[in-house]
Amino acid sequence: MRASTFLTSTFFAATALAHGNIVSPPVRQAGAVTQQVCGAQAVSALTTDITGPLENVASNGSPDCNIFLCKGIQFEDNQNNVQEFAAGEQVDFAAEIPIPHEGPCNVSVVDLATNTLVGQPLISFASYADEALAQLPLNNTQFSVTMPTDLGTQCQQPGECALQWFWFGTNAQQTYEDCVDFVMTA
Ligand SMILES: [Cu+2]
Repeated sequence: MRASTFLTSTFFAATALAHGNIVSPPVRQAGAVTQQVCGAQAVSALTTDITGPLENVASNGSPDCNIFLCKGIQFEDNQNNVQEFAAGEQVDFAAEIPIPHEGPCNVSVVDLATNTLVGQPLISFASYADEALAQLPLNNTQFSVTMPTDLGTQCQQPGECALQWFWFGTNAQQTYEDCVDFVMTA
């Protein structure tokens, strides 16, 4: 009896606190500047559950806080976290999806100043994280992208571009994002 009560409450805790996130490369983490821009409530939601959907993150309404761009997390909190990639380099991703929700997913280069995609997605799944499957395909949690070779002078300054993982759980109506800040080296 005691054991089953324990298991039940553990299960519910896990359900409430886990959906999915990128484990590597390192992704943006909310800090003091994000708190200034988006508010303490948003930062609390972002740090209490890094796997949670954007819909759980309440913005303070500031026009500078766009939850749907890198979760609202500001570059200034992540200046020491900028990755260096070369054109044509293969970048390996690891994701955790404790609570899958079927839907589309992609990883794209995002121009952070304009919140627009640069080129085509580097990888894209029409159906990702399908909870109806007994086991998720390995490439849902371990996949690679190849850095574009046609960026020209784009993405050479820190804070200019990020690799953004985007996943939308269609039935759950939940959006997931993680951003990897990067510069192109050569
Ligand atoms: Cu979820």
